[in-house]
Amino acid sequence: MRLLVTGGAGFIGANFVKQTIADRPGVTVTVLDALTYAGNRASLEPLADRIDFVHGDIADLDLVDELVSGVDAVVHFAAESHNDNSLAEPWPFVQTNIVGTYSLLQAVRRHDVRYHHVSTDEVYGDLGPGDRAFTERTPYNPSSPYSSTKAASDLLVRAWTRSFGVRATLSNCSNNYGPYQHVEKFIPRQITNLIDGVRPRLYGAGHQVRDWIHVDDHNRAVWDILERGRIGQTYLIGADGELDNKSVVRMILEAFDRDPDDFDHVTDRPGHDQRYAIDATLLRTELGWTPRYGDFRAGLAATVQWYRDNESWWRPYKAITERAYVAAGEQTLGGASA
Ligand code: NAD
Ligand code: TDX
Repeated sequence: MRLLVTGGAGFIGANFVKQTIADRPGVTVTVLDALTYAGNRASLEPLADRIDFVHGDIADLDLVDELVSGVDAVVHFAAESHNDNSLAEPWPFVQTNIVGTYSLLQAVRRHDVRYHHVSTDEVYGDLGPGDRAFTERTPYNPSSPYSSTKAASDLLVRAWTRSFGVRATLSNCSNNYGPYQHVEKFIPRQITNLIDGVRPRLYGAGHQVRDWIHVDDHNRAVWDILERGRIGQTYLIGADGELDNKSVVRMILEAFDRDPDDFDHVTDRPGHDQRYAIDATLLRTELGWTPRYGDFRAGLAATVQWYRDNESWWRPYKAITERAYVAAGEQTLGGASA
């Protein structure tokens, strides 16, 4: 199989390419990535002679058409992915997440190429504490410029499937953690803060709940769907990993042998979604997928160790990321008891 992977220099895409090269010798991989602030060539360095890398934009219709004409399938990870950035400047989210997906859909339509669309549980909005988890039938109700542009891209995929017969599947996954995640995101930000001797920074009271899944479990599900998923079907991906943010910060501090209350509360995110939770019954029953990383604390400890061992990978991005949080108005509200 000849595979085009968009966003392969980003967090989930790079882990997907690594897993694919390791497990599937019959697959040839071309990565298309614009190398935005979130893309890192170093993530693919160990695989440089095993893949083709194309530096380009998914919204470039001619380039995308040419690349798609030479493959059997596309797995689409490329996106603007950070909620905080979407609140500061929404335009790149509209351009990449919506126009970029349009460009890929037109190409797979023209060349009748199999397409898998990687999306997020955030398209469903948020849940209250006692609400049932999201399913494939939950109505869309996105809150942020990020999640609304991902929702728009999902709807384009559904329309191109129904109206033009595009052979597409979709997946909506919960929060991923693991190696190669940008230091702007919650878990790597706190880990690298602690390596630098800075206290973790919890938005607001930290009562928001996220449903954590290891990136390798997400990517194995993507392969299951690509190979055996029903055309036109959406699959939710999640590993029953619900935890509130405060508990996660405390676990990270414990992994550093630090007092679990040694963190700061900072300005909350506007419109902050309260809770996400995934019901992955369809994926488990129809495709037989099960997560391998059942123990979040163990997966987190391995992730902490990865950031300790790979400082050269994240160091160039740390100071600029923290400066952006300050420029966006983040302020310390006080210590753990505040
Ligand atoms: P990321 O921000 O780490 O990586 C995005 C990659 O896309 C980068 O390499 C970037 O250079 C590239 N890119 C951005 N704009 C591009 C463009 N116009 N053309 C080509 N490449 C471009 O993101 P991630 O966390 O790896 O997320 C990957 C996908 O998974 C996204 O679609 C995201 O919505 C989805 N997702 C992420 C999570 C999560 O927890 N991180 C959870 C569910 C779904
Ligand atoms: O410093 C922080 N402190 C903090 O308390 C940061 C960066 C975040 N948070 C909170 C906000 C969220 O409740 O932690 C939680 C996780 O934050 P993010 O890592 O920004 O993730 P989230 O907004 O939940 O979205 C992530 O999961 C779904 C990804 O970034 C999305 O791409 C994906 O679709």
